[in-house]
Amino acid sequence: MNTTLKTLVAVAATGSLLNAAELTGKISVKGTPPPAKPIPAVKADPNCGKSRTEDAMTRTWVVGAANGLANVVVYIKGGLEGKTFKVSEEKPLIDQTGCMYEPYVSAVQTGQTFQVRNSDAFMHNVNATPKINKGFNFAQANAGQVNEKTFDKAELGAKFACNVHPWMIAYVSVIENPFFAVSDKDGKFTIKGDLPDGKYTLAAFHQKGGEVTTEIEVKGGKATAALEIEAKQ
Ligand SMILES: [Cu+2]
Repeated sequence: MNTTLKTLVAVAATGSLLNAAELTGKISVKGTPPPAKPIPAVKADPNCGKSRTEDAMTRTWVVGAANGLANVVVYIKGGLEGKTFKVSEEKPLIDQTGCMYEPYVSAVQTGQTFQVRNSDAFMHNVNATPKINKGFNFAQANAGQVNEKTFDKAELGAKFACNVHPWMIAYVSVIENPFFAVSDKDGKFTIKGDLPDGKYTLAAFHQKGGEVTTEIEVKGGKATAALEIEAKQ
């Protein structure tokens, strides 16, 4: 093996080790949250109603199989103090489609570029009112328009709203490290990345239910966690 090839092999091996950690788990809801409610204004709107045969539903509490709770931001909250991480070049998308924000809940890293798109053939405006970061408000008049933004500071649940369609709401959390995920429809989550073995505090944040934490230990690149968030009216 020549020197160049040896170096390439060494780099490839290191790369795979660096991406070894995988944290998995489930977020459950404790108690009975209020059920989702229809939002009749969406179907009734002359523009928004065109693409819709059924009512849009509220997404405050989305509960799936075995009390699994969706739309929970799960992230490493403690154990990484003083460390800095490369910002992902991936650009998460917050889409406006059928007069709803998709996804309803998302997360980005501090300094990570994300995209906001209008997929509808009429105007929306994007009014972001974070409490710690700098807000913005711009119109997207046409289908396909994309604007790119970043937030510099950690913040949970920054609110996005469209003032043309008052039910259009989304929440974006900004996490200081790349180790985060949003729970799926059954409350499951997977966080992958270059996380060294060790002890960490894992947090789960729900827009209405608040935040809970647990201590985890990553061993051999693996850890699992189960957290419960209490239902609130
Ligand atoms: Cu709108």
